Amino acid sequence: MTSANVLTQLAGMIASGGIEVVDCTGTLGPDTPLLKLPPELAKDTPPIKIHRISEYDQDGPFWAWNWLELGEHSGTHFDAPHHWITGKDYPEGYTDTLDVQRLVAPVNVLDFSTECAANPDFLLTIQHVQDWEAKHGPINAGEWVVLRSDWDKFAEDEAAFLNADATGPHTPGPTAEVIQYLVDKGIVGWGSQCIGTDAGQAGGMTPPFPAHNLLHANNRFGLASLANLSKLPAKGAILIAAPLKIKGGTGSPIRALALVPKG
Ligand code: 23J
Ligand code: MN
Repeated sequence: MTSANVLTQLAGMIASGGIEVVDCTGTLGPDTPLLKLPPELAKDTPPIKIHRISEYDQDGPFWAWNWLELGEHSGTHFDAPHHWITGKDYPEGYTDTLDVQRLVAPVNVLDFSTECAANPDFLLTIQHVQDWEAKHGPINAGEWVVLRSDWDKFAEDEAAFLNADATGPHTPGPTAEVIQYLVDKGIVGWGSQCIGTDAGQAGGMTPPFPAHNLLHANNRFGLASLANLSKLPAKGAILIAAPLKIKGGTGSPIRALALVPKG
């Protein structure tokens, strides 16, 4: 089959609903949960604001439009390699220079939602991934890997989503070893349904924030606050996760879309 035929067939399957487009994105607005860092360590990303320019009124009689005030790392979003100091020197590590060919790729959905519900500090290990691969098949180079925690069930409630107490945030994520294992396999990137790609307690790991550190050191991408992973199969879907082409950007909100075979 030629590539043109494949695309024609794909378009037909999308039009008929034989392939479903699943929205893996949370709503972006003033109530979207945002990362809180210890104030002595860092500045926070500012609140999201949607400002009205006009809505068929004296400021624009026939049209409605808004302007936005938001950090790059807000809501369902993309981490580019330049986001982290370990990835700072990649010329193609910015939102406007990255290779878009890598953004459309098969996605491995690692469902550990039961474990995450039982333990918000759940950490994914190499053993978990190898057990998953024995059941579902190997994770390959050029693919996305996402942790299904079903954390999007908390997305309407920032306190529940961040789940912080006096000891900091308690949300699931990867061990350093599992990120290195996946990087060595050649994945394009790693995604989480929590506020960032790392676990809540990742600031105390070695290295600190290992998903950020190791993914970006190796020119790989991160995805955060993904939604609706419960609608995806373990294997077989294609994820499209494209950041805005912000000049020198370190990340961007995305509309994450998955193509999912039905039936
Ligand atoms: C800056 C510092 C720490 C973290 C993050 C950003 C993110 O999670 C992010 O959005 O990239 S953990
Ligand atoms: Mn980010």
